[in-house]
Amino acid sequence: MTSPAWSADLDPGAFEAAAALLEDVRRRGAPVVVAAHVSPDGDALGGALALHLGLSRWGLATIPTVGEAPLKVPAALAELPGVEDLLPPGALPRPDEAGLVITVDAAGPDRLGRIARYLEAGVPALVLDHHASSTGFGDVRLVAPRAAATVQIAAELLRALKIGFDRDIATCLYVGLVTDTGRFGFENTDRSAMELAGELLDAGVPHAELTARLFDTRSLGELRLLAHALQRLTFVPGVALVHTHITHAELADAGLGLEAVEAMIDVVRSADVAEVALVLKPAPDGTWKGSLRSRRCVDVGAVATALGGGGHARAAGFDAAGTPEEIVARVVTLLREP
Ligand SMILES: [Mn+2]
Repeated sequence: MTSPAWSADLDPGAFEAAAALLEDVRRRGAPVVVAAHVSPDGDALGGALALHLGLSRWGLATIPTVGEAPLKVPAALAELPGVEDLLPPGALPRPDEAGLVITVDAAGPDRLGRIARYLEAGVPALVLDHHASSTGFGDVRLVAPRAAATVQIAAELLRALKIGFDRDIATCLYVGLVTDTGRFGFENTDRSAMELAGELLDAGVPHAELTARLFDTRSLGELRLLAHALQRLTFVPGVALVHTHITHAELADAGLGLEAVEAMIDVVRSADVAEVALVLKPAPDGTWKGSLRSRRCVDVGAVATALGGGGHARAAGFDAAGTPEEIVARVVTLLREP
């Protein structure tokens, strides 16, 4: 297989540098913390678990984690291979005991929650990511903005170490690939994504079952929250924005966590008039988490960055305080800027 187009984003020799770092920690036998970003999605968790499964077979003492307590895995990802090995941040080795931290799909330390303290303590960090907004942290960086998913980079790293894809590793990689490419429908889907998918299917990935679980399964509570959101759907014609929100009370009454409103943006952005879609989700601390999507020309990553968040041109997010009306007004102002 030829090297994928996105690999030109990496420093020459980046995989060799990563391999040397991993060789060194294997020789020392020190534990390796593999961290998905907080509120993990399929790419972050699938990538972290694929690396955990592969690197532990290669002889590393890897511990997969997410830097938040309690550690909550979205229902759609709860059956991923290796998920039973996840440890909450409080159960991990201390920074002075850890040999390496591997971060997966996190654009900056602020996306790592309680794992950021390993970086502050000077634990060597290997960074796998595909966000153009990456802050440049870490010692060895495998950061390729043109990769459709971080799992593509994880797959190449495993390949560089000659670690084969068994069914479990392939399943974790496939979940990241199919979610971050929107079932191979987003613009970021290219030949390398399709070729990796083919290779993973050859390894026995149960793709139809995974797709049904990831995209076509919702709890009744989620559907009722969606009904609330659709009731108050609003269109701002001047900037082709369709937006809505779920209140803190509605989420609390449903007895559900934030992950129950994660996929809502995919319904909202399907509005035919929407160039930009925005969903404001109730954060546990009383503030809001904004999800932004754009259809073809608006760079919502820039909008999110201006609001203190980040992301990609077509999909981004930010945190904000205030009323939904105030936050929408800020987004509209940014969208009006030339
Ligand atoms: Mn990703």
